[in-house]
Amino acid sequence: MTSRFTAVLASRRDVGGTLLVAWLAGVAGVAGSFVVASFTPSFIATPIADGLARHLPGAVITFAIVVLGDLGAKLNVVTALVLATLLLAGVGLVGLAAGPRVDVPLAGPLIATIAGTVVTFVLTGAALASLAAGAGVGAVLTGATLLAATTPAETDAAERRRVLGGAASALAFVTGGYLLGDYLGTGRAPPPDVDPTTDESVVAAVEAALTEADEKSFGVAGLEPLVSEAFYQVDINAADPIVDADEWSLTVTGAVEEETSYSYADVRNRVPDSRFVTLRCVGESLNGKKLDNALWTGVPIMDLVEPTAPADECCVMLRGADGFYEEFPLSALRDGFLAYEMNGDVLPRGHGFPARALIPGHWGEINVKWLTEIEVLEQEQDGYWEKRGWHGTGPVETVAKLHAVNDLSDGRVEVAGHAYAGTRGIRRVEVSTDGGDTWTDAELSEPLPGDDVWRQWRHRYDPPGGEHEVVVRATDGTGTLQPNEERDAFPSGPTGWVSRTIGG
Ligand SMILES: Nc1nc2c(c(=O)[nH]1)N[C@H]1C(S)=C(S)[C@@H](COP(=O)(O)O)O[C@H]1N2
Ligand SMILES: [Mo]
Repeated sequence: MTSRFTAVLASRRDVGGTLLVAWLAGVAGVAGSFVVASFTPSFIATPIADGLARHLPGAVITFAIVVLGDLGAKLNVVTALVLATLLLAGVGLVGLAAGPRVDVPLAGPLIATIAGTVVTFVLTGAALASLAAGAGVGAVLTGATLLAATTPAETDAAERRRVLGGAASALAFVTGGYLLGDYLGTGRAPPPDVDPTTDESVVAAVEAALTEADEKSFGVAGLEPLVSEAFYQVDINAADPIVDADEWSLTVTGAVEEETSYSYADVRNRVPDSRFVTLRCVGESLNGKKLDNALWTGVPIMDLVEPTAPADECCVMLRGADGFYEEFPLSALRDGFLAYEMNGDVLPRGHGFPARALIPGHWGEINVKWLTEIEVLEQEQDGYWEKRGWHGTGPVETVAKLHAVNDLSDGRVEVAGHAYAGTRGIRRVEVSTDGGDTWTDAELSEPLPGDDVWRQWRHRYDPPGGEHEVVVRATDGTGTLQPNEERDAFPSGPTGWVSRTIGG
């Protein structure tokens, strides 16, 4: 009775110990992958996170975007990390189970190393980072096997040593890997290996435009200047896609007389132009911060499309190297721009290097990044987000944001923000400090050149004693007042007037 009881206990501990070693192997494998790949597409968790984002039901994704916001994206990455660890832990288990059956020293760790490498390679296609993942799994199994082997029989003591050995080698592998990665300088996504244009007239124009934006910006504490310092980033990727400029091309396909491809050099050899364009994400909250402005350098997109003699068809589908695609009327493409620089620097990977589309006045989602294909369509089709229930291909809604509230030294209160109405432009911003009963015109920043640029607004007032509600609303260039009706971001962008309770 007693002996059977201890046997059960021992075998339980055995199972527990085995699972613990396997889990540690999974952790070390993921860490190994991270040391070499960092947060790039070569990291084992990246394709898993991408797979989740692309294949989870639209309703789940929409909930993550609208309710969880940036937390949703983080949750996705954490889930992917756990799944990657479980996957490599499974590989570790296979090694632990297979090892004793093969009469070769360290057969288990060897099997696990190979299997871990192969599994990771299948997911990421990155050889070195996959080997590091396999090595992490193998290292933990090796440590566990070696330390347990010093105690002859499978006793409790042996099991304890096995777990201890696993933990010690996991720690050693992760620390050693980190130090080595730091020394070798791996663990960083390489920045694009090209230089911005040196054409003197372009460089001078960019500098002049950035200076103009700087001079026209209100210096309000807590408010982004007219050229954003931190431009928001939204895409379906857990890590920025790494696209090689030499291998990249942009092809115009579909209902055209002649399909045409452009290399990076083809695009860069054209006479460039620079323009301010503001972007806003349809999935942001009413007073959210997914609204930003930059100075972009590139070429008019139709200069690349016209030579293909596109049929005068209804629409186009833009496709990116990440598998993202959006469809919209061909007419909207007519004013479109293909940008390869942002604020005088090469387009950052996160914003679409080598090149991205900018479609004036429309929600951010059709401004396809890592653009590889423009397909002229004869019939309408759903884009990536429209397949998931969104309607984000149309013109933006008018909005005035309230992002800064400052107490001035003279006792007044300063409120400020940005206003944006796409190509309609901003004519006026009004502020109420009594919950909407009375309205005063806010001061507007001088307009920047361009057809699709935001403006800043600012208002200073003597605060009434105590709590009061500040409301702000914009009027667009056609004289239409920002809609007061409150609507959520899903499916076609948020509307309503931003209000905030101040004081008290
Ligand atoms: N290839 C690709 N392009 C894309 C996306 C994407 O997921 N993949 N996201 C779109 C969305 S929803 C928005 S709001 C804008 C954001 O551009 P930004 O990240 O440069 O701010 O890019 C658009 N272009
Ligand atoms: Mo977006």
